[in-house]
Amino acid sequence: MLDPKEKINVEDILKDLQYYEPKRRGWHWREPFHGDMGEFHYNEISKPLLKSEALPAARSFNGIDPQPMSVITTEIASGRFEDDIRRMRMAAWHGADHIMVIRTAGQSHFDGLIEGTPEGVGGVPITRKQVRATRKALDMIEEEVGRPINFHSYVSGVAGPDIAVMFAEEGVNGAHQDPQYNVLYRNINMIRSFVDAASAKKTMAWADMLQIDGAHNANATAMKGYKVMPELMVQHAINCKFSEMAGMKKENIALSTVPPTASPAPCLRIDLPYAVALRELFKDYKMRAQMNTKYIESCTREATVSHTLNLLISKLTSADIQSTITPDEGRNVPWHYNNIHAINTAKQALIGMDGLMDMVQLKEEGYLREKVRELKERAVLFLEEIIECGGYFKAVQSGFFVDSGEYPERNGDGIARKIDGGIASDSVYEREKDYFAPVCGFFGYNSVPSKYSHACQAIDGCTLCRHEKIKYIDELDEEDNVEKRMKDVKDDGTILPEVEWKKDGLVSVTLFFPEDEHISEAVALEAGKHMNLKDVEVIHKQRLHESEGTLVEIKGRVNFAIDKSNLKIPKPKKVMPDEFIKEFVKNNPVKVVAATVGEDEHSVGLRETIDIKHGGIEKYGIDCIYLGTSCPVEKLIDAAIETKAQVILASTIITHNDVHTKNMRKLNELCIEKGVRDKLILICGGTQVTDEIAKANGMDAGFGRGSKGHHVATFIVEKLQSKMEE
Ligand code: Z98
Repeated sequence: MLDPKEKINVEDILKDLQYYEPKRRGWHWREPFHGDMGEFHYNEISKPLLKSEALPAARSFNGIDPQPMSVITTEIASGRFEDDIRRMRMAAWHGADHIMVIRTAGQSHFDGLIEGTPEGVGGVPITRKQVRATRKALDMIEEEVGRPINFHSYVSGVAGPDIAVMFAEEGVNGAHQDPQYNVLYRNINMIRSFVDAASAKKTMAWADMLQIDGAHNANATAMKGYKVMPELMVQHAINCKFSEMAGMKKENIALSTVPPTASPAPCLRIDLPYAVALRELFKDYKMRAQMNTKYIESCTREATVSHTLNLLISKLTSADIQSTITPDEGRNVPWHYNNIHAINTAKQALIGMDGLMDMVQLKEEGYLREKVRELKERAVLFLEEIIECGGYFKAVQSGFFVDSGEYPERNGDGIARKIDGGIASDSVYEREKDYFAPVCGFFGYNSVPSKYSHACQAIDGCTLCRHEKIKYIDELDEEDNVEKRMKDVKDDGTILPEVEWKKDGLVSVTLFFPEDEHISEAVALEAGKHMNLKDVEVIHKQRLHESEGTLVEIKGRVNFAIDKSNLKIPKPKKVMPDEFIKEFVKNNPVKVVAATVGEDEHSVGLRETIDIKHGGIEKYGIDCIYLGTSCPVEKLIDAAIETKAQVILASTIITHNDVHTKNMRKLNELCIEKGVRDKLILICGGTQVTDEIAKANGMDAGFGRGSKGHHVATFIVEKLQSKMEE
């Protein structure tokens, strides 16, 4: 069992990997949870996690972390799987239970499996060792958070069937698989692609994997993403039906839907009818709602708003899986914290919209219904024309797909592929009459001799049935492998900031210059160098006004590492939950007298500590008597005695001639003289006051810079509790 106080040990995960078998197979959907969380009743939440990180605002709601019903995806793509694993653990704690591992650029052009753990670009090379280590880590992480995690990658390229078998063997729970993706975007011969797809799908069905299709890629590729809506539906239909025919259960087939536009387009008016039409046409299948990626630029704020609008569509149309694209997708390879931000955007928005459909209803007539009908009609006409022109292959050859016209309009700029062209053309052969493959999860004709009850009996079990039969290859490259990389960044007691890889030293800095764009960009690069950053790049630039100023964000690498052993780590200030303090004060009324003492006219700090508006101690029901500024110490004590207060709150800001410490000592001594020291809690605050200084001068506690009402209230309650126990 992982210990939340310890980092996940990747070296341990890599040990004895050759013997590791996945704990389970198949996809997992969240289980509904009926009950209250904190003070609230929710209509559509799932079983809570055993361990999690709640949203920041949960601080005001007793730390509750309700989990939406839809599975939440995060796409991880650092390029090094050993770093991905650490990010996955953070993601799981925030509420992701579908972890998609992006493949390194170009892997779908390989015609077989690759081995070892080479480094990738924009994703990781998918190999057995990488998959097995990741599944092993996820098996531990899912036990830690108390919810199964779906591990997901891609089945494409001419090695698709091989990848599918490896995924089934290693306990991968979901994959993208769509023969149209190979044809259109990878120029793989269409006959080969569909034959491979049938084989891959059959194996995926054996492993009970969830499949996501690739239709949304037409949205991302088309000149105008929103023109291809009818075609997207056609692509979904082709893959859904084909998958079923290859042996997949309907509930394991998910459509990759994406809202096709983003504002400033009136996106809801375009995206919602499309989403409704899809749900109606494909009601037997699952919906994976992808975020729009086509219109993502380098502004993370803008990306987050687009995602939130997409989430509204998901809520209005009940998406089963909510995918999240990181808000930095348009500026760099996703960074750790942006995966987490995206997961939180989904969790926050979906929980915020809990019960929405009990209050609003999509209209049964008018614009929405007309548009839904129109989209369906366009899609059906598209399908009919495919049949008319001689079938799917002929249609692809004629450039029907990814045309920038909204069907039936056609601009003649679609992606046309030749039926007998493309990669691996002429590589499909009919099986001989006595063809026999002694393996399970196998598609198509197989002449299993009658003496065997199942195909792999002939070889005493295939690798799907007997995991130990898998030939595990560790590494092939002595230089490019995980052990070597981990040695290079071994823990040596130093700490560096990181965003992608351990010790990458990358940081981003947000700058504003009162200059035009060109000057601002140039000055930002210079500023980065002056900050001693290396490899400085502008990652975002936004004009606030053409001559008044520009916002620029840069990234660069720091040239230092901080020694952990020399760090001075301040003790964290204790805070009790608000509700607990309120309850205590309700049962044990607390009175405080407060003043700025000596010849001191400062009042802001003390008033902020008291004032209800700014989170001061009044908000807990503490009765505060404020005597003002320049208050003599005697007067403060007398007032405390007179009003039967338990606490004196003295503020002292001025420090010349150590007047602040003198005031504290005087307060203590006078209380002793008057015989009330043991009855009163003495607290002193001020910008130069620390707990140590205050205690050394006779106070019970001191609160300096950064102290807030809840720190003071926590101390008062703690002190009163221990007095009550005495
Ligand atoms: C997504 N963010 O959908 P390579 N097969 C299909 C795909 O859609 C993709 C791949 C394979 C998006 C990711 N989709 C884009 C149907 C990719 C993977 O290059 O063949 O490995 O691509 O989640």
